Amino acid sequence: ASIPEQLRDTWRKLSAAEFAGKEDFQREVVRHIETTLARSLYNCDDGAAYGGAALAVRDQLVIRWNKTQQNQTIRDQKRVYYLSLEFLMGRALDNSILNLDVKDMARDGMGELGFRIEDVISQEHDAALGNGGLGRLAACFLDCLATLNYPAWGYGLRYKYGIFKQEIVDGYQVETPDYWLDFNPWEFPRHDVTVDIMFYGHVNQYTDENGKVVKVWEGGEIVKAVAHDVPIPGYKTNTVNNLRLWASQPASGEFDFQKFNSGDYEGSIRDQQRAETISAVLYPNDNIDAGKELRLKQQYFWVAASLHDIVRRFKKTHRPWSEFSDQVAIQLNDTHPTLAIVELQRILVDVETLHWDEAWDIVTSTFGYTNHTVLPEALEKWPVPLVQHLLPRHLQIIYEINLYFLQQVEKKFPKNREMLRNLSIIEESQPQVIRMAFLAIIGSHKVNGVAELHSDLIKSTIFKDFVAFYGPDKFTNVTNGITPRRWLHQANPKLSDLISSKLGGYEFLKDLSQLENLKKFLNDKEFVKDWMDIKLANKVRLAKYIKETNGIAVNPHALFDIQVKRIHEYKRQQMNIFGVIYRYLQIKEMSLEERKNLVPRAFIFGGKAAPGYWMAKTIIKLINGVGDVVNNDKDIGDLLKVVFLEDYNVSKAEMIIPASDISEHISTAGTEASGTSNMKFVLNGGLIIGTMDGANIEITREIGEENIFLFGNVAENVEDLRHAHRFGKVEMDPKLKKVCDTINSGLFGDANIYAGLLSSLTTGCDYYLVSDDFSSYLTTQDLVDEAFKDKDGWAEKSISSVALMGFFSADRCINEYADMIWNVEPLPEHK
Ligand code: T68
Repeated sequence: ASIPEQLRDTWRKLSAAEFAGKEDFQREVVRHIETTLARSLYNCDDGAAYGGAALAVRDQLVIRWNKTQQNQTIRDQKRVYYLSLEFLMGRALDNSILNLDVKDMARDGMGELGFRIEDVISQEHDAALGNGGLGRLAACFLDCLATLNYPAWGYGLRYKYGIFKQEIVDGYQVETPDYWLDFNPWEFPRHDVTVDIMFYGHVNQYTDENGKVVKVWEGGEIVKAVAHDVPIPGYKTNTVNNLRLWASQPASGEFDFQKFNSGDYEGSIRDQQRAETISAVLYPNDNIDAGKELRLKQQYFWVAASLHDIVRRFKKTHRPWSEFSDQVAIQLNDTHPTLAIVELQRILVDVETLHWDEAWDIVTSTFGYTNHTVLPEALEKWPVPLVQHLLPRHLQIIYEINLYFLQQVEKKFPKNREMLRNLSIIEESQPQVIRMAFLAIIGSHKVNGVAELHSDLIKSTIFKDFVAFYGPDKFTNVTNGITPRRWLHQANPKLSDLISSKLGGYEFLKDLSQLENLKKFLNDKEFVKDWMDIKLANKVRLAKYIKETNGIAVNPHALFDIQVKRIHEYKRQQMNIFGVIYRYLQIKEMSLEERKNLVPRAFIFGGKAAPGYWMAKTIIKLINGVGDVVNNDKDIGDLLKVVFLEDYNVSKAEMIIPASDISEHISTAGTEASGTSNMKFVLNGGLIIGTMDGANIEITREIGEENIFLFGNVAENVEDLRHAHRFGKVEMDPKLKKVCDTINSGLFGDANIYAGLLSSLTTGCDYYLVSDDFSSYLTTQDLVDEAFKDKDGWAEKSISSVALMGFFSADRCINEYADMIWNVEPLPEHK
């Protein structure tokens, strides 16, 4: 539907233009407030100012977005599609302003209209369509893909409710729904871009005119997927990529008019709601597979809509199918989108009538699979009866994929029944289940882990037999990264400005390895002082926030020790709080003289527990229980504070992370695939205490052992230690015993509340090895105290660590994916 050639000049004269300066921007803000929002200068609060500013900035983005998409279509290069059930985007206005490089204009422009830009920005509701690291990684990747000018789209679900909001009531987590769409200027509903998605039904066989048997899936229930597009700007580039989120609606005709007309309004509304339920809520589990039918529906709905869209775009180019994987790379963010493999095979074979083998070649050269965990409870397995019921044709295809695959296995390892059993997509349990990770491996050309240790571990444990079958080359590592735009420039503008003043501009934000030049200034007294003053200012800001929200007065000069992440036993927040209790007991026993030597410390926690994860909720309760005692103990004063920050999310992370002196990344070795907040903290000049796990290992390699506080057992020993616990061969660490006794005394509230948590250490065989690591954890925390007393030494560690963090830019990471897995090139940006 394009405008006829002879009218285009008229059109072009009228085309929307980007604003040239502050006044243009202000005019647009006011216009949007007065017209789009129907408010006035007599009725304009921060919320309306946010609306006006967001809409004005959005216009700018949209102009570039349209041009980028046009440019990508014309150039017709290979594109990347990043399929993720989660995109934890956080706020968009601040990010857009920075990426468009119009910060000063926005600050001054809004200032003259009577608003502080910080207040305006903080009006925005976080887009929280994710749980934790996996979802935030997807968001960082989008930023980098656009910044590096890759032609790339994200595909996800448009949840009506993001991750729940957390309140703390009487020390317990209480969840409330996160309805975030009341005002969301960042999405564009595309009611003309829809896909009908089928569920249930049955498979019929026909014989076509050539005598070929054709299988047709029909008779199912139809739900409509409606595209909602979100512009994704790169930093200082004209490229604005697209994130397409699907919302479910009743298919036209499905909404039951008969029921409606015959007066059964409730019945017809029920049908409508059934359809809308699919994209209603994000499952709030991190690193656990709950296995719910609705979750499987979400997965298929999103995957089928996305593939239909991708195939439709490809078909417009009239290329032969053999060129599909020259034009399309699809990355699977964990196994959640694995059905895409089956769906593409179904489209090619059933709909496009390609031969099975030809189709399968196309499929496997298109997909790549990223694994994010080795935890057995997190590996997705769908019961065969459920898939049979919901997606009968897909089940047949999965069986067929498995059959051909096992034939190859039989060829390579003749008569090896154990190998067949170990490698089969179908696990012979009651009922049988489909191992989605196996399907993802078999249907992809590359499989990657997210940090070196993790990538090694998947090869030697859960996917060992696949390595034996395929050889090692199919498996690779791409160590995670973070976007320095959000996690340095946006979260810590003062530090970013200071760095830029030394490095001669903000180029380092596009080439983070330039941070190395900071080393030259290690002896520049003024620079070092500025550096530490910024840290202090960030701590003051956090202390103020804590005072406002928790009513706790934290001394900004205390050592800020922060652990913010999802609450999980494997992440061992329990070990942290046990350590706090031990410290408290020690201080209580000290003389006043001894106390003078102590470094005051504030332990700051934050993070959500999955609503059904009882143990994680108990840990939150204990942290708050300890806080109540310690913070109100007059005898302790500033020496020790314990804070639990409610509702940890991306925008709070942006405030919290720059304020750390030390942060904790203390998972049982071998359990945290990578971790990404570890990188964010170090990039902001905080040091870390951690185990030899995930990306901590590579952080150590980059910044040097002298700049990190490592402790605890290594992954290699974990199996043996667990074995020893199971056979009752381990005495609990005496210091930990003392802590347990104190909890049992009821000091932090009724001991019964904590009974399960404590018994996990004993009768539960201490699966996460808290006892084994406790003493070395405490010793290392003492080293942290000692190091903190040496202010110059600490500053030197802080600066030299930041200088060596270049490797952890997600730009490096995206370039690795592009080279090793996707085989895509950046596209020159449009004018
Ligand atoms: C995280 N995984 C890893 N999963 O735990 C973390 N799981 O080590 C890593 O740095 C990060 O991924 C990025 O690679 C998750 O965050 C989930 O959130 C999740 C969600 C649904 C189901 C299972």
